[in-house]
Amino acid sequence: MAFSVPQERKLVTELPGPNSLALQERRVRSVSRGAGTLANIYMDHASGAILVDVDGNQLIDLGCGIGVTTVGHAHPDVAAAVAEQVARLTHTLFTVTPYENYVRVAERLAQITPGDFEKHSILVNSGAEAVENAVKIARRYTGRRAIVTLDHAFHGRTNLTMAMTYRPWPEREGMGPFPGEIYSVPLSYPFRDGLTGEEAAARTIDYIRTHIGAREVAAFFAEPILGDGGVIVPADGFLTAMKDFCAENGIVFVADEIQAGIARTGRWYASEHFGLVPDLVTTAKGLAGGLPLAAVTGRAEIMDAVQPGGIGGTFGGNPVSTAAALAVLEAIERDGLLAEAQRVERELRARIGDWADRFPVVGEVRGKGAMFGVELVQPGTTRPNPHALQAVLAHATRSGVVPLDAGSWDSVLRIMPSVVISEDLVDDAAGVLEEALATL
Ligand code: PLZ
Repeated sequence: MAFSVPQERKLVTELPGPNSLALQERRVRSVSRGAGTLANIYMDHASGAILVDVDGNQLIDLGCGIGVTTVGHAHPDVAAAVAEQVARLTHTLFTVTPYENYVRVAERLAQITPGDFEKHSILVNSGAEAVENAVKIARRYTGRRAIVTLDHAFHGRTNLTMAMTYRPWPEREGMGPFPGEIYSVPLSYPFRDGLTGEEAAARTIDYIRTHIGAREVAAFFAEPILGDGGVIVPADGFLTAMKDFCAENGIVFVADEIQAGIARTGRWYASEHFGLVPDLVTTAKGLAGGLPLAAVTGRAEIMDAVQPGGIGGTFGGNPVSTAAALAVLEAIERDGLLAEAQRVERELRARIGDWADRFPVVGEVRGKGAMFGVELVQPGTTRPNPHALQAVLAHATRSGVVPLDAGSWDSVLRIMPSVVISEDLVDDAAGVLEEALATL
């Protein structure tokens, strides 16, 4: 891939620089403070794994706008596909008069999602909208109402998906009432529970049986690797045991792959790491390289349980976003980006894999592909250390490195770079993060 910006960190002002500070002044007078920001550094353009701010500073992007620009910022194929499509056909609404891009994306999703059976898709605008539609489809198919989610899950910010999202602050507080029939159940969190996958699944199943009733449940939702919840990788065997339980009890298993899917973890979908074949899969973020697009894909008989007209929306799967998605999927295949994500994993492991031994505030480093979490703790304990995370984030963003926060206790440093990030940038960014960890 050709980059329009040299792939290096370069600071020409303090961060935030004067132009960012000026924009920040305007922003507080015009933008709701509800839209909080991680760092008040305003971006002008970007390429590959480098962000360029309005003062000309070059920053290393370790977050991809929360896992979106997996194939790299301003991927030339995506930019070209978007420009061509927007000039040719911008909008018709698929459910009024359809077009081929929508069908092609559905065909591609059927190929890349796990499972060897007939699959159908619907396309929508955002992750939350995909999750909402998966709920509607599962309820329609099963005729049941209860929806089960995992502790520490993030499924979105609409009213229904807020109810499916774990932590109250800052996502939910004061914003109810929320819909009923949503139940949060224990997950597999090896760092905190020390359970095998089978033990954790037995606990979860018991919880469902005793609190909800298996025959009441329409759908069980799981992020195969929890993202916002703290990059939690479940113990092997947990997800497949839950899938077996769902199959035995007529429950639709929905893998929310919105953050972990589309090459992020070195596979098309994170489910593959665990041998998991979900009934339905939600996809978003990385799918269209930065344009809004999301999907629900799954077993044809479940997806087709909905009456024509039962699901839809004005902008879902619009011609431009679908053109971008086709370019992204093509680039992943042609440029071997699943292997690139595996390369990033090797480089990250080599560089940061021993942090728990080297820094007392690091409890665990975990992840797959280009999706890593560093859980920060009070030294010598497993108690969360949100102050350490704030210190690391402050130092990183001042130094031109943009990682993400995560975790229900705001104590997990999340590292999710583009899979085209170079080894030199991984090394440089890790060095900056180490400077902060060394002072704690
Ligand atoms: N499911 C697994 O990770 C979005 C949210 C950012 P939308 N996660 C980042 C924020 O501050 O709101 C997410 C996710 C998983 C669903 C969603 C929701 O996706 O596209 O943000 O609606």
